[in-house]
Amino acid sequence: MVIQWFPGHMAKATREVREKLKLVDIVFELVDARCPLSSHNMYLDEVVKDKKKIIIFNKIDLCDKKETAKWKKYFEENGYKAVYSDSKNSKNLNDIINSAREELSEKLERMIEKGIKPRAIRTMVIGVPNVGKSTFINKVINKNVANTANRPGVTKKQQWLKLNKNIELLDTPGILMPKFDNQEIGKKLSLVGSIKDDITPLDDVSLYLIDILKRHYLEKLNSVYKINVNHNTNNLTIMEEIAKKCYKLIDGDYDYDSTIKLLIQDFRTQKFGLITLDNFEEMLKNEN
Ligand SMILES: Nc1nc2c(ncn2[C@@H]2O[C@H](COP(=O)(O)OP(=O)(O)O)[C@@H](O)[C@H]2O)c(=O)[nH]1
Ligand SMILES: [Mg+2]
Repeated sequence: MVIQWFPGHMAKATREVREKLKLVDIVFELVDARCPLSSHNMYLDEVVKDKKKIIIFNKIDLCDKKETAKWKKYFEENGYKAVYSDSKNSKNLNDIINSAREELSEKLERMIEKGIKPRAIRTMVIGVPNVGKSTFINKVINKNVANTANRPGVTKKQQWLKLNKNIELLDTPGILMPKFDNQEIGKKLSLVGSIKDDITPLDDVSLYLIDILKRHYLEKLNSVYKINVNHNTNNLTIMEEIAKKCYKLIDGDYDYDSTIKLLIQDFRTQKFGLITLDNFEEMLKNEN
């Protein structure tokens, strides 16, 4: 079954983001550190050719650091500035702001040379749903905006938040769903909560999770469910092993529905520990 991952309203949102992007000098693109390539918007590069970008690997606290570090290097080798972030615990946020300043130092110098009074740098946060955009913005504001008093009655269409005297941040993030035809990307985005469960075939997604765990995190898979499968065990067989351990039979058959939900829930609550879904060697091999 081919799933349509890109609903119509996303096309509209994407257009709106493109309009807003025209207003900024530098873009903070948040990607999920557990699937940095799958959650990165490849089309953004076409949209914001002339703008600087910082790729923020958010939720770094949840990923397999060793695997994700390969992706950071990969992005850097492809000309991006890349930084880690754990927005939930407010880590690295000032580093990110400093990086933005560094990235734009040339532009500022050019303005000064031309005799233009340098204005504050304008930035905007974009990324797929659930990647942590709102959390990131809120934490950055708490850290950096001295006075964010509510002013009732002020219609705020577009608010620029002053992060320091040199940098302003657009207060509303841009939700940008990558348009893709790769089913595996869709399944990973579903696992990290970027695609709503009600439009997702969760049976496929959970079998795909089993497949990833089997290939790259086999010990964790076995220990969480107290099963004993190996790299060659069929994914459906693994699901049935888990069903056998965790649920009673229903009319003599495995309780697939509960097992599917359990697997996805266990991934989202870090039962398997720190996992990176985008395996570096495997994805690059597929690309070539
Ligand atoms: N563990 C972890 N959770 C995060 C991080 N950043 C955001 N979250 C959580 O991810 C979920 C989605 O965050 P939100 O800011 O609403 O994402 P948005 O849809 O991109 O605006 C929330 O439950 C956040 O608490 C992070 O760096 N680490
Ligand atoms: Mg949000």
